[in-house]
Amino acid sequence: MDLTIESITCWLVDIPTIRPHKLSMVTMGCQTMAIVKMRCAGGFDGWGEATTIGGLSYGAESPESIKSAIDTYLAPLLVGNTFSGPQPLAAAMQAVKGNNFAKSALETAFLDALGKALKVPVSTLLGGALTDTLPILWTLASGDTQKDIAEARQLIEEGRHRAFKLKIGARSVQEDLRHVLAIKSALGEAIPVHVDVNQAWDMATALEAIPRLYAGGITMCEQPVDCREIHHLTALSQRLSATILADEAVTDHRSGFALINHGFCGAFALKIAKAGGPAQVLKVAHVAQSAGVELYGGTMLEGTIGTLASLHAWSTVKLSRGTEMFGPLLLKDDIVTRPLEFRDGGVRLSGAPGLGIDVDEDKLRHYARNTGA
Ligand code: MUC
Ligand code: MG
Repeated sequence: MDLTIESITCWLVDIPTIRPHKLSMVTMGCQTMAIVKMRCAGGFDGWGEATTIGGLSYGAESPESIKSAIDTYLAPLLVGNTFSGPQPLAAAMQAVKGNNFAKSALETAFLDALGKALKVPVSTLLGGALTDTLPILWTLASGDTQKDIAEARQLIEEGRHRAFKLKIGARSVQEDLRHVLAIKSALGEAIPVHVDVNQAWDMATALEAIPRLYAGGITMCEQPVDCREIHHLTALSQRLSATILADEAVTDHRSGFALINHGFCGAFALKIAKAGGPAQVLKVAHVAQSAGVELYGGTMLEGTIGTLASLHAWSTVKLSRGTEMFGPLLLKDDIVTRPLEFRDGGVRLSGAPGLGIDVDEDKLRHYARNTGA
């Protein structure tokens, strides 16, 4: 099959969120998606997406740097070439150091085009789906305890979600504990709730707060300390009863291996963007599985394209800690013609070729920044 890459176009697409989304490091009112269209010979178009959170608040790549890395360095490496699968594509992209978020958008677009050409879903290209249905939790992050409780109750009643994550770390520990424990006690034992601190605490604070959260029924705590402090993250995972979920600290399979080698015994939040794409993230999953480390399907608050790319990858591995692929629901609008249906606490993959999406290109252009693309 001649799947020569003929052109790559990247847009920055800004879509407002349905409410302010408050994290320890930033409050989001809008999400910026770097959307990639990869045109391949034979008329096959692949779509990819990379998002981050709050510009440079989450990691070292911003939407603008993602677009610049793609337009200036990665697209010229790929256009005119033919790749038999995601691994040779990734090998070619190794000529550019780092920039995994940008590479993830390109790997996604390539897999979408390849899937369409071969008439198989992306999950088949990644090894085959073990399931077509994945559980999806929702993040409560309005910043207001009563609003969060009301939001959770409504979503439980609608049957949309049965588990929640809370973003904390921006306020004092006392305030955070009051907020989290009030929500957990209002929702009851049957509804799992975990917290994400996004690196905001030091070791002493983590040692004080996590056992108190655990006593109140919060059994998992995500990235409590700085991602560079892998000795602290490891010690917390070994000493505390709560599961420590590594997010910012585990990017690709090498950082995953380093953390495990250090003695980390919590769980990993996988994200396609951190690893460099839906095929690359499975290397992290396999390293973790070999070491008995549990897995969680994480989001960079992607729109539908990035969310589906992640779901295809997650469907091929056992995620004992569930997933949080709710990104499209946080956005006021969507650029695909048939949005995902979130119900019964999860989402179903359709089995359509590629990612299984059609992009509304008028809408894409409506929301795209005028960057000359
Ligand atoms: C993060 O750090 O996990 C995932 C869900 C959410 O609300 O924020 C993201 C980022
Ligand atoms: Mg996180």
